[in-house]
Amino acid sequence: MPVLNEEGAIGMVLDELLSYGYRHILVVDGYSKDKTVQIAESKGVNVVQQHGMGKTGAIQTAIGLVPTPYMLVMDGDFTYAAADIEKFLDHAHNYDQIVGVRSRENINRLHRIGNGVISKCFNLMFDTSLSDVCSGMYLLRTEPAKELDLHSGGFNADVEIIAQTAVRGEITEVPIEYRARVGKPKLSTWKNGTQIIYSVLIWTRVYNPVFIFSVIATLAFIPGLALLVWTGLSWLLQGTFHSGWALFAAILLLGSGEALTVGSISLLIKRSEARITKRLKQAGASRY
Ligand SMILES: Nc1nc2c(ncn2[C@@H]2O[C@H](COP(=O)(O)OP(=O)(O)OP(=O)(O)O)[C@@H](O)[C@H]2O)c(=O)[nH]1
Ligand SMILES: [Mg+2]
Repeated sequence: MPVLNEEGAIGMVLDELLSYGYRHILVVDGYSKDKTVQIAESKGVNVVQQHGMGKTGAIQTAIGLVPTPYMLVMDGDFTYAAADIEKFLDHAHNYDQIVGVRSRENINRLHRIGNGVISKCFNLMFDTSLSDVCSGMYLLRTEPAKELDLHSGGFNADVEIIAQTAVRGEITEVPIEYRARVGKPKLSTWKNGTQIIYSVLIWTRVYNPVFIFSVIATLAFIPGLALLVWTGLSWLLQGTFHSGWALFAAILLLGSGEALTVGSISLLIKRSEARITKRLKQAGASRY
């Protein structure tokens, strides 16, 4: 549980978890200036100070310390309910990540639209059909989580983790309740929203290059072809040769061809990567 200045909420969150019988709780503090750490320690749970920056640093710290085969990440602001944890555990053995899809009533309209746009962009780029990629409650299988290579400073940790799991492993979702937050938000709507969209684009280049190169190929091919047809027709029908435009059309078509070639090579590499990962997984499974 990543926490930063959550003195108003942390006690309630931990009491609720403990009342449901969850004992292996790791609170990762981001150097809170209020009483968060004292309150958490008074509940008898493990509390550590994070290394690295922001929520990403907190999650990386947790991944390095968790001894159990699964780990559930949840915010410490009382928005997530302990009663929902069982839904994750029911499917834990089949997936590398299970994302909690938040009920909408306590998400304000602007965030709802923003989350929708981010999730749609994400699905398009990563060929997934996820409903809430910004959710702060999700279960990870610890072993593959240790292989995650998180780069996003600050707040994009949740989306970056989904991006990497979507490419390398199995991912699913379950519906969960989302309550009104206790205490002050750390998130700035516009700054974080645009940052996440930008990050999704960057990660697509790294994790799903086939998509990016296909888009570049299509974007260059359509105007290139249109210009070529137009210059060809005006040369044939009117006898005027627009050499500049013809050259531009040729450049666009060549660029498109190149993007298509690079895209196909990335596709081949991605497929072999998937095959190798699958074989390694099977080999790993048969050892036990
Ligand atoms: N350890 C640590 N925890 C953080 C840091 N920043 C935020 N958190 C915690 O991460 C969780 C998510 O932060 P929130 O402020 O709730 O952000 P959010 O859930 O995206 O946004 P709202 O709940 O809508 O305000 C909370 O438990 C925060 O206390 C940080 O730098 N370090
Ligand atoms: Mg929150």
